[in-house]
Amino acid sequence: MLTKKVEEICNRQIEREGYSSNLYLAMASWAETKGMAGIAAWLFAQSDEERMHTLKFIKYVNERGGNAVVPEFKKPPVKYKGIPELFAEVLKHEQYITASINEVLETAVTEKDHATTNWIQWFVKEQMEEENSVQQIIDKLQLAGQHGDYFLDRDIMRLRDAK
Ligand code: OFO
Repeated sequence: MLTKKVEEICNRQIEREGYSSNLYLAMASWAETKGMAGIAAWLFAQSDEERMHTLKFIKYVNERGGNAVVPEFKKPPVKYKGIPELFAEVLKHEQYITASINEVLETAVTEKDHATTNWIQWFVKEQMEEENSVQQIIDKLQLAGQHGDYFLDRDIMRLRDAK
């Protein structure tokens, strides 16, 4: 059985994972309208992953005797300045999610909830990988420079296909 504090922080994370999914969906849609099919595909897939994270939290809270709550989500931005700005935003968001996952872990430890302490490790690892893959794209962007967007788009499409 989850303690109130662990249940609350997991519900907070449900909102954050759900918002992440919507944020990447909005970014994907924007990239698609700009003709960036590869970047859009990467972002659509990322959005699906975040939805999977949301579901993982919902199921976990319910399985542990808590009540998972599906909250209202704020509307993500509709427009983005450009591709480098968009990926800088993705990285910033993932760093924020990492800090948030760490808070879930810290709460589980304080509450002596060993099951949650163990379960949340999957997300700790996942965040490390996600930050790393976004950083790789940012590095490629810097290499390609502004005029390389077309080739970068194809390259990112391949990265996604290889996953
Ligand atoms: Fe990348 O965020 Fe979910 O955990």
